[in-house]
Amino acid sequence: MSNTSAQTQIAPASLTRQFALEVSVGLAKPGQKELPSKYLYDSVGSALFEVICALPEYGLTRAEERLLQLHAREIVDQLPRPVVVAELGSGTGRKTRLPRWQSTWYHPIEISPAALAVLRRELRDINSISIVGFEREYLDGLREVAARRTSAEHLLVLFLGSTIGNFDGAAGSDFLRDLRQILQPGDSLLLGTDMLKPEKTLISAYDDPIGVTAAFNLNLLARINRELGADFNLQQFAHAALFNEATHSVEMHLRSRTRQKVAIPDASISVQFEKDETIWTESSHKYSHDGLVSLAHHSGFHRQAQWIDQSWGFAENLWIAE
Ligand code: AVI
Repeated sequence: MSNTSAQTQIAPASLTRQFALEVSVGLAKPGQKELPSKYLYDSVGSALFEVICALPEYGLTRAEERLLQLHAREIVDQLPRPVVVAELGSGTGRKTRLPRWQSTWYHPIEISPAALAVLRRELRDINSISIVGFEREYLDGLREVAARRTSAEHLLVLFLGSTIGNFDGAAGSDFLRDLRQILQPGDSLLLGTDMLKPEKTLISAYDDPIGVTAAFNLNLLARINRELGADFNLQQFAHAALFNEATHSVEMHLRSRTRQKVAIPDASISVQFEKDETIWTESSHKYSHDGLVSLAHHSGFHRQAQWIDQSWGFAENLWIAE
């Protein structure tokens, strides 16, 4: 039986109001202006991200795909049965390739209704698994899954693609600690993490020569034009990627090519940019072995196993809730 239900929590009008609020707060910040990276993923941004994943310079997605192809069976064999699988940010389900997990229940948790609809269509022919999707923020969705599972069922949470790396600073470990609180001791987390690698490799992954990542980043300003009536002139902003040694993160910025003023009527602001001033749009943390040890420890997990793709430098981590 394939049974997918999606529930919408916030109406589109309030989503737009929330977007306007976060844009006005981020662009009014003294010092470094910023915009939340979650807004990179409207339908145009999500399509561009799919293209990024296929770029030869961006090896992350293919590395994880290789790891899951080779080791999913071995990973799942380490877990008690029956297994209930919840995937945070499932997207269209492409990362998971569901049958690998040999579970009876699969709960994709995904804020994008369009992605959930594709997933539902693509997986409808798998009869051995019941699919109940949640159109929710990650932890809200996971709370729903935890409330439904029986005491005999083991919960495996998939958080793949190094999405954890897009949480800024301490937010990643705070998020994992909150996630841990929803689990029972002994439940598992499979966490995909992109590892530290030479700066040159990282920069070409986030500033590719044909400009897909630049378009992905600039689309955020185009989205503000479309949804909030702003007058950003996209020709007057340039994509930039830099490696921050102190935080072990690749940062994406949008650099103003000139001194200019931009009006954003639906956020009730206008914003002054100096020449070469930037808007910080995303951080992508790159992990070291020691960093992962301390992340697991601080968030209440025991490190059970790790699989590494050496050719790109990506790790799949199986952690058990303590
Ligand atoms: C989704 N996330 C893990 C990607 C990353 O690598 O941080 C987003 C991305 N940004 C630019 N390229 C890819």
